Amino acid sequence: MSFDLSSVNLQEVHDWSVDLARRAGQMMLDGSNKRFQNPSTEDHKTDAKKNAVDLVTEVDQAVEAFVISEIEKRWPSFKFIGEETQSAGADSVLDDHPTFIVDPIDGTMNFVHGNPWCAISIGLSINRIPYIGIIYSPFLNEMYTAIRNQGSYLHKPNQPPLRLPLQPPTPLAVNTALIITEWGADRTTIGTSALSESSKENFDVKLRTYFNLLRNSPNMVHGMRSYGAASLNLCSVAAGHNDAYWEGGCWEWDVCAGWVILHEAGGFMCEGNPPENFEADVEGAKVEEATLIGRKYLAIRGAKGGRKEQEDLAKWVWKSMEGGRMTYGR
Ligand code: LIP
Repeated sequence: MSFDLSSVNLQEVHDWSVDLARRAGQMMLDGSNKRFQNPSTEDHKTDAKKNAVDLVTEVDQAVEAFVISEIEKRWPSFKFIGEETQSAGADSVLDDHPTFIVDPIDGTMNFVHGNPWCAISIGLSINRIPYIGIIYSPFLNEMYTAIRNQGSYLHKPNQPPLRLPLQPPTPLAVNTALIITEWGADRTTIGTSALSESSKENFDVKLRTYFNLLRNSPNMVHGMRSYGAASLNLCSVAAGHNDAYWEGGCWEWDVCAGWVILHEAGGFMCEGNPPENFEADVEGAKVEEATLIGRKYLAIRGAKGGRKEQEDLAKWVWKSMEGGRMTYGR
């Protein structure tokens, strides 16, 4: 049975989460300063999780522990799913209950390098739908916020909040598209023949798709960008700075908050993989909304031509996969 939404004061949770994000952001700033002012590894650890490019620092863990303790104090009946808690072995499963879905530092690789494109991402899911999104990058001093059905905003110091998108939606087309993609941590490949042979490795499926979207053709995209943090990537699509963001392999904590920010800016989060039998009936294929825990996402900005233009771009990305599918377990 679905959860009774009316029992949750969304504005109250939103305002509380904004304050929490600011306090966690200060921990990121302090943690980064300490790491760079005193680079000796004794105090600062950068551990590899799945592999050498899937990193966690003591700051990620400290911020998540802080967030959990604050949530337990203020919202003891709400559930929690967080990147570091899950990586440490918790196997929380998303259900209809109000659940905070948190990435303490999204863009940890950027954080380790002192690259400012990283943020705390705080999402609230109810009935497995993102209802609140707070994404704060203390280094960029930008906060993105949204409550479902109440719009999404960019907050910068000393100015009123800016409603998203930041410019009226323009027409959306493949041959003028700027698309964000990420290489991610899963780099298994069959090697240089990945473009010619139909390897099922996720990395190879991505490589072929990037190649097909970029290569010289009447429909080559304007360009691709990789910034390194799913949450801020979604905000930049919501703002209208980029037209789409395609990634497989990230998790619900990377996308929950950004999803509602995108949705409230007229954007659409669809599946990162085409539906079954897509290649047999491209025209008739349905472009469905993605699932929060699906780990394969294609975010598309609001378009002047509405859902039709969004779906056409989605189908072009899917066509560029040449029958490949990304496969990510839980
Ligand atoms: C990152 C995501 C990014 C993905 C990286 C990593 P993290 O999250 O934001 O989109 O490409 O592999 O998963 O680990 O920095 O929180």
